[in-house]
Amino acid sequence: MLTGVSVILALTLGQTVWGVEEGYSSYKLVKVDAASLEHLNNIVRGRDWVDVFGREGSSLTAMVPPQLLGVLTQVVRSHGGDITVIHDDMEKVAEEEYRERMMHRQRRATTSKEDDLLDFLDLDRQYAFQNKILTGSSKVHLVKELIGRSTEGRDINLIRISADASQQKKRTIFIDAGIHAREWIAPATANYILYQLAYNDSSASLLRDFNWEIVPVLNPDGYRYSHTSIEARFWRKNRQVNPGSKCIGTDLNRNFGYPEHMPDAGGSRNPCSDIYSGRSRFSAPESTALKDYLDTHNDTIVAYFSLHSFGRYILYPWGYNRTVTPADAAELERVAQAANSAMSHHYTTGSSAKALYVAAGGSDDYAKGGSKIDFSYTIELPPGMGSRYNFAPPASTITDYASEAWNGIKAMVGELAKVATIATTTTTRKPIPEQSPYYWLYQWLKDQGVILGK
Ligand code: 0X9
Ligand code: ZN
Repeated sequence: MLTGVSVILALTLGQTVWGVEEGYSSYKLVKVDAASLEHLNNIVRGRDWVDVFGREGSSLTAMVPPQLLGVLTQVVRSHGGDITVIHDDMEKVAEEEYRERMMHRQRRATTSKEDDLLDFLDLDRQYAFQNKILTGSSKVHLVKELIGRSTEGRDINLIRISADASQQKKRTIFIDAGIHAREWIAPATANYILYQLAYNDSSASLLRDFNWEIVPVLNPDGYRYSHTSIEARFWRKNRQVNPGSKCIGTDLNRNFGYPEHMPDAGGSRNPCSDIYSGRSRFSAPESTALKDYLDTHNDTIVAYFSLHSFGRYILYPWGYNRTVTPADAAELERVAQAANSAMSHHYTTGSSAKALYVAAGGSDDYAKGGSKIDFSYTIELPPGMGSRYNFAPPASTITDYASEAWNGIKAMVGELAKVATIATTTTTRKPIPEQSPYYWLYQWLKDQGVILGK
């Protein structure tokens, strides 16, 4: 997940110098199989030019600049691992995807909301889709709310779906998508879910039990940018300018400060990195918008789902550290397992630090640790790890991928209907300031469930 769109390399006196260039001409997609997790971590550590697309156990898929394939090969071999080139030219992959999308679009000239569900929508079409959902003749109550503005001033919209207008204070399921720009299947799946809730009569029981709040694109600037050209297709971050650097963007999923801003745990301090954690916790307006919303609605939100891709994972906290486990980890796992009983493909379940990798600053950790939403999940949608499609599956796969994930989420929500309750009493306690020597102890006791309350 590292240097994304833009790494030009000059090797001067054996030192790698970074600059900025658009495009992925001859960039390689490689699979690295390391001898152990520790070897894998050592292979990527400090190599910000390795743009990790996905990981599984001691293997990973990554995009690397052509000039550095030799270096990476040497490093991997010196660690006793194997490296295979999956794609020789990632720009061609983006081109192919673009061609496929255009053909798909030609076959479907109309733009009804049903047709929109079959495509990866650019941002303008995405906003238009949200309005079509709102203005269509739905039997349910639909409201659009602006939860904040992006770095470049674009709307971050939330759609609230409830059985009728009177259902204000009710258990709520919150879903976001598009924290990462290039993961196009995530907003497409959020759209599918929106549509099913608003227009499919069989969703009535889901709306009887819960209100639903959906933010289909949390990172509109990055999402828009990833649609602007083939060169920008694999953009991950937001589009915030980094003072003093030529490189743009913060990785929003490293910017949520829980338990605090920890760029060294699976993030980077280098603004050119695709996992740049930002100047400080919540330095990005997009992560702040989500934080503020969750913090002020945690009296009703009982579950938080963040849609990402790829790899087919259902992950829950903690991501920031492998050695801490939430007191209710078994319950989080049980609910995640319910999804697997409703889907034909298996999703790997587990705490994100253990099932995937350690990465601090994720929205899921904040939702649970900061906003105190008990059930917090990141879902890595298809394709599965190792697929040549990675972030760019053909549009023809959207319905299958989205409907399967929706079946999984519905099964999890079925479990939540039995156990999730709105807090009737809230213990408010003056938080211990972060500078205090007791802060870490305090956080740890809260994570362990010893200290309760929001
Ligand atoms: O690395 C991420 O941000 C997520 N994977 S992705 O490939 N979509 O980028 C996983 C985030 C899991 N949660 C935490 N680490 N908190
Ligand atoms: Zn992601």
